[in-house]
Amino acid sequence: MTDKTYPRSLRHGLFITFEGPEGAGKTTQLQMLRDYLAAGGYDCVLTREPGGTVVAEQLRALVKHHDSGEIMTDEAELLLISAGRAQHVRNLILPALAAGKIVLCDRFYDSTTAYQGYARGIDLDFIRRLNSFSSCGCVPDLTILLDISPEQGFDRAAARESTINVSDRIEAAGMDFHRRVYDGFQKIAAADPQRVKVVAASGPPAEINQQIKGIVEHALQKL
Ligand code: Z5A
Repeated sequence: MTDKTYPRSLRHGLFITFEGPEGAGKTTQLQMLRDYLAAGGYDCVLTREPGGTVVAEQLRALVKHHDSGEIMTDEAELLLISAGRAQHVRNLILPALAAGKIVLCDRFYDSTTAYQGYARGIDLDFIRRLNSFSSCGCVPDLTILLDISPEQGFDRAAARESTINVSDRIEAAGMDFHRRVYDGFQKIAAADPQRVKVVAASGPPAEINQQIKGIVEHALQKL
């Protein structure tokens, strides 16, 4: 990255989302990209879904760790995640984009399509309309899909989580569920190749980061 001017402000901001199976390396790569862009003078906001605002983080905790004994229905899970997105988009993402910032988001509505749609089996057309409603029609400019098998992603996440010991409903859904998630992401990428860029994620972090930087630089040049 050359020609540094501080701070760099983009006229309409840039909205980049990262997607992929559990343990794909999204958080790792998002932090590396944020550091790279910040070093180039860009004003970046790093956020995540579910979550991103106070209310949305409370809903995230309910979705991920609810353990009262009452079964959470798939429909309630979808609506809680969508409610969090309604807060997150309106209170954080859209204002940041309007201020010319680069918003880097760990998961967004493609995860809803993959997890609640393809994997849980909720009607995909309903999910498409709900995604549009909850996100206020806000579409990512670029989506990086980190491509790793569910098995390898799980091994990575398990190695990390052996030290954490907090139960997570969605992670615990079983390998068949996570294979449907994986297949769902592949279908999402195939249907929208302009927006969704697939990056192989089984190699070392620095190598993956190089590829991502190339894709993001290309997107920035087109602004
Ligand atoms: N969900 C949903 O169902 N519907 C929705 O609409 C949305 C989400 C938005 C969020 O969980 C859950 O919500 C998620 C989907 C659901 N559930 N599942 N499963 P989360 O935020 O807690 O977890 P996650 O999004 O699945 O991500 P993760 O497990 O935290 O993984 P990650 O961010 O992709 O990876 P990481 O943390 O960067 O790396 C994982 C480990 O691997 C870590 O120890 C790293 O040091 C290591 N790592 C990273 N990169 C590499 C490479 N390249 N090689 C080797 N090791 C690596």
